[in-house]
Amino acid sequence: MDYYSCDFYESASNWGVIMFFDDWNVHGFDRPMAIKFHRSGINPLPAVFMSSRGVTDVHDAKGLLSDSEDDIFDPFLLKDMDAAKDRIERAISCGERIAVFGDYDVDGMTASCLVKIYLASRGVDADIYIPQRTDEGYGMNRPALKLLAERGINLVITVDCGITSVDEVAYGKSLGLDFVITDHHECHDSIPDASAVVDPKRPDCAYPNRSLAGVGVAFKLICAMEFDKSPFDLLSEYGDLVAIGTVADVMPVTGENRTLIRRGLKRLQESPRPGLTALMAVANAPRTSINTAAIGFSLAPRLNAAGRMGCTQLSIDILLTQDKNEAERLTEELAKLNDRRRELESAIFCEVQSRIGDTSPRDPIVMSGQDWFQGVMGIVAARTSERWMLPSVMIYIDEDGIGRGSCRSYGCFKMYTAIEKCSDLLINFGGHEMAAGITIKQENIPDFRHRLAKEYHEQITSPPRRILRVDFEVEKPELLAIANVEALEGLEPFGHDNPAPCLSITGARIAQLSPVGGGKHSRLRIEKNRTMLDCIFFSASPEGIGIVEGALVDIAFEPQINEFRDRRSVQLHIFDIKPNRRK
Ligand SMILES: [Mn+2]
Repeated sequence: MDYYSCDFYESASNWGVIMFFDDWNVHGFDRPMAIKFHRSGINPLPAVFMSSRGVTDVHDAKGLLSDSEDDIFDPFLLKDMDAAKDRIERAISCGERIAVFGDYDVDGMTASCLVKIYLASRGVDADIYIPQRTDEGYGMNRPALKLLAERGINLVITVDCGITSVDEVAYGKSLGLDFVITDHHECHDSIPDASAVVDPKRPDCAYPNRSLAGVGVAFKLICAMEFDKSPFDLLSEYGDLVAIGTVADVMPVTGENRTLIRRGLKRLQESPRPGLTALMAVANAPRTSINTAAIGFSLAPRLNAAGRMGCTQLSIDILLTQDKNEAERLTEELAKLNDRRRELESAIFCEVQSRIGDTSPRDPIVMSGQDWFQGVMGIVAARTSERWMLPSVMIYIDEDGIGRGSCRSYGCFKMYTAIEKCSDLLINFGGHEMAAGITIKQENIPDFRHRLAKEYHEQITSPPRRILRVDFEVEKPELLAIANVEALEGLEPFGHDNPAPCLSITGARIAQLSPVGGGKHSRLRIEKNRTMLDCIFFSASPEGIGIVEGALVDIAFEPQINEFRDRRSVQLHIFDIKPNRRK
């Protein structure tokens, strides 16, 4: 694959400065365990890697190198799944009108489409209702339910929302609507009085995987409806949507989720829907090697852009269309929206940069703007936090002087706890420790900034450092032979809670260092023990790295297979490089 034109590395590099790390935390590996795995027939590189990640059982190790339907749990272990199935079957056989109530993020959109496509296979033409991000906000609301009732809907199936909509469900029932709730968010004290409430986070739910995405719960509903079909057959039908939603919602890529994603990627590689084929083409994400990184950095942000710009329907249409030409037309439209989203985002980020200037701020960054765009506040806050290693709050002020802010934490700062302590200054707030949202009167922003700074310095006493977690040091470079690196790929997919391998080599000599991609990236050849290794360092120019040919270095990297003009070779994708410590 041609890395240099690949959109997701492009977007990673757009995040600015080279991310050198203050220190590495090298985990190491369990030599006797690695030998045991190797003797049982496992290739040495995955054997060492799995021992480093804490796998202690040969059976588990072999399980990670393949997948099995045993990884997929019985859908009826989810509390209320039987009631959900019965209610939907009744609706289908009585010809009731069904609406799917979803969410404007990628998890919510893929879940909505998954249920709609399934119902279509049963001969039912269901409506999809997605609230507008800006006017309506997340979850069910009364005007939307009134509209659905007026349209003649009988049954509302929620996906990725609904678990806290106790009042809305009561209201909807008074209009004659019936509800099947499927969600994956935390429950409040009471749950809605619906025909069925399916949520792995229900305290009385015994389902073994609490980390299903909204689309994961929706998929389990389909598994329950089609109980006589094998889960893998259903994944070869719907897995692409499950994989995209689960990765986009940053769910752990472990256990059942990992198998869902693994099978879903296969569906995406082998026979993608027309809209996803077009989307991968526009995003320059090569279909045959599509992975969780490409979904997370490239496909999901594009699908999300529609919701941010107030055109969720566009992404829904892309996921649903069965026509190649229409798919291409829609993804081009989405590409334009995405460009517009990027422009808005960079313009605001540039403004933030220039307001901060050259001095490094010490307090959380709290900024507001009247001409800012609400839909991109969250991304700007995330970029700001990452760039200055500080929590940040980016606030859009509307014409009535009401500010809507996106808050992002950094390091171990507990954002939600801090905001809660400032609640007297806020109209409303919600979220969790890493990311939250606030509504605030414009005149209260200076006090809020001051109080948040106080909370920050009470919680965080030493400046945060960037620590790179390294799995283990490769002592013999021969371990990175192509057959071994190919075998390591058997452990994919990686992702949240199951990061891609990060290995290190110390005391290697830089034999060659040259710019690629117009000087934005660097290509290196390093040599150790007379073995030569090719490396690529994205978003780092040779000058930026500050190390010259001939130098002895330590590198941290992910080993990858590079395919170029039918030639396959090992390439180390560098995360960090330092002068060798043990000279
Ligand atoms: Mn979700």
